[in-house]
Amino acid sequence: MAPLGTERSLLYFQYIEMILTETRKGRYYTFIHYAHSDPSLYHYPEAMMPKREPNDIKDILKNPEIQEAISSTNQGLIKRINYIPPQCEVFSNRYTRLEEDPRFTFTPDKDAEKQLPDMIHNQVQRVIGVVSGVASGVDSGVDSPDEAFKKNYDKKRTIGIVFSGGPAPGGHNVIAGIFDAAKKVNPESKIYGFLMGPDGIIENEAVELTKDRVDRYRNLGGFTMIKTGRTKIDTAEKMALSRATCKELGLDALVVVGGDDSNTNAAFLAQEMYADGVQVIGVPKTIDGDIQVKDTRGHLLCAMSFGFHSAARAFSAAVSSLSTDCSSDVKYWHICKVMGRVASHLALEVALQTHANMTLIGEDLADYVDQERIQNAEAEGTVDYTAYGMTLRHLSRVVCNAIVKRAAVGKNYGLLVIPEGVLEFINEIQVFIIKLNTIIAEYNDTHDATFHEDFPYLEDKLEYLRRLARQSREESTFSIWNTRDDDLFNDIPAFFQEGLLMERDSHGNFPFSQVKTDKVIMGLVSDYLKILRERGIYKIGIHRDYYRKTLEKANLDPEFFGPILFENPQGKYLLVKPGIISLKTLKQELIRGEAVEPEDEIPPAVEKIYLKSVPDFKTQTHFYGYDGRGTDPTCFDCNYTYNLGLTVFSLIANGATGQMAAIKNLEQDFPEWEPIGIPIAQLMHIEERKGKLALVIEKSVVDVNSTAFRVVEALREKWLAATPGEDEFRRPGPILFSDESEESRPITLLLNAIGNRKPE
Ligand code: FBP
Repeated sequence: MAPLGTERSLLYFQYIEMILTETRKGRYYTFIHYAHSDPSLYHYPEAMMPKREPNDIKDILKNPEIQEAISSTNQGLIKRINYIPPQCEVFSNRYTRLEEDPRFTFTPDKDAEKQLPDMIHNQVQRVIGVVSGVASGVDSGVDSPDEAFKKNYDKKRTIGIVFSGGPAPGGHNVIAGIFDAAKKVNPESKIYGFLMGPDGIIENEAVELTKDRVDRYRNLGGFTMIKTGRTKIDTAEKMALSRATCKELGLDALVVVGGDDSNTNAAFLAQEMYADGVQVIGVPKTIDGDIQVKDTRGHLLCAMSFGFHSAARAFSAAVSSLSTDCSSDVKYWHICKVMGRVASHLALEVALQTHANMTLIGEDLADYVDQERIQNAEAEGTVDYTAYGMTLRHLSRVVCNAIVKRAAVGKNYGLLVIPEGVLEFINEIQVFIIKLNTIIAEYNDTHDATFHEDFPYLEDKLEYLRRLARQSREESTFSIWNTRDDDLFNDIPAFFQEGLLMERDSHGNFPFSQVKTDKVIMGLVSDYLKILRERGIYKIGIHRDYYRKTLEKANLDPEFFGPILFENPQGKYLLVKPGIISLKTLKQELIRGEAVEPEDEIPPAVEKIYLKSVPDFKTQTHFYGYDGRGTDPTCFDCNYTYNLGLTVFSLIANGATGQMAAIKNLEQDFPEWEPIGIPIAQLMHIEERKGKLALVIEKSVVDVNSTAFRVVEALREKWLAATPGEDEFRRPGPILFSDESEESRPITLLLNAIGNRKPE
């Protein structure tokens, strides 16, 4: 019989002790080795050996209740897969057509005009229902489609779909929408899914999507059905291969589901395959929420890319749980880095969903103006350009200030949200990123091997930079990297240097998700907190009742000791005087206040109060990114993406190309949603990528004048809750996939929509 209870524990401890002894003797690895090579040498105490019947587990696994418990499906999943998203009203028509909408205009970039001549004149197109007398039983004649239109619309089509870039919840529903619409119109149409992202187009790796396959993934997160990849189709060779694939498969249309860079690529593919008659349509995907489209006059055409709401909800659920934890055991600051590459949209939404104590918004830091510096410079008749934008040091001071304020009311814990791309908005770091982008790109262009192949280790990379700096000094010529850059760069910790020198992605983007942004900021924060503690500024406020009780219990008079110990003896939370920063200084203060004689000990109750006021700054860091990208879509994203899929088909069936499918009025209630096509070429501008200027779609960053941001800004102090009493945390709850349990759209969108309402 296997030993039970204490007997078993005793044997277990003996076993552990044996391993420790072996380890102490330096024989640990030998022991493991023997154990693998000769089981007889593996001294597992016999009584510890589990006694099992050999066939037990087979019978257990046959048990229907066990089978149900461990099945990979469950009721929630079945319900989710079976959910049928509502369709925008226009899709209830048998036919749709496109109508150019002249109300929306853009100012096209000169380079886009040159490089995308057949796409640049595209306009915003609205998807309109066409009343079919025959099909709908409505009076024929009114806008009734003619035979040629019907024939063209209904023809058998071959459509290829590719996911490009990071996953975003809802992608499967885009496929489902296209699949359902295409098959409804013509069951013989074929839909291909390119495998592993754009590589699937280049290498002609595609599968025909069947109903069965599509049905398995309805309303589910991830891009599991066909996978994704980050390759950019950016060379003549890759373009030619992609074109060949489209010809081989006989594609009528290619759908690129991706972020700003992938939609940029879609426009170039549309131009490339224009003469072949292959239409290319983009779909705005990215959890980052940085594809938001307004026309020149500020009309909102696409309020948000898909996946944003689901990821933000997933992050918020986790962050909210930490708010419960930290306000329960009151000992940690939870530092939550949330994804979003550059823009802080996700962090802003998490702030609105959770009311975290502090949320950094990159765009807000870049907007910061140091008035004091400006005034000082003005007084001296100069201009201080460093007064614009926040430095890393200043940012750490702002965070410290918040931590100190909360500690003063007894809350030496809290929740800080940091957007992963926040450093992009800190001038000094941005300068390094741009300079290093250029250096790496130049190196790659002029050498056979890449910068990262030639300099695999940090020390090699630093040596190369040092060489550049030396060269610039010796030759006294302009160089992008001078000795000042090198000195400043050598001042930052190695892990951060490594982060800044990381390989850029195929689109030339800096890999923010790989940089320990939180470590950079929190390193400075804890260093400065130490200084503040030594200066007696960072202290934990002691609740007045606790102080009184502790002293009275020791027969000491709280009224007498109060003014000696505290700077605010009448406050609710008592702050030990700044001058008291050790037991020694405490004793001096007690002597000065005639509470003790020099030869006396500090009364234990007083010592206890002092020690309680000394803060220990403890953090737990968390990264929310990949988990949110892989979450199942919210109801909002399920509905949004399915309708995007339907929109894509309408654009294809009506001959559009170089357009991005979108839903106008996404920020409004569902009945207001309007499917449209947005001309991608008109959204482009010139940007630095891989050290060169390139045409790309402009990323949208947080607008600091938006209602959503201004609400967060206005509630900053309230949510910091550096006041006696409870915190202001909000619990958004998990993604339950029901519109009753979730808000119907991101709070950011809701607030901005309210803010943009025209006065009645
Ligand atoms: P997309 O722009 O491709 O949608 O990806 C966004 C993102 O999730 C960012 O938030 C993050 O910085 C990045 O991808 C991470 O990339 P990787 O998958 O290469 O780690």
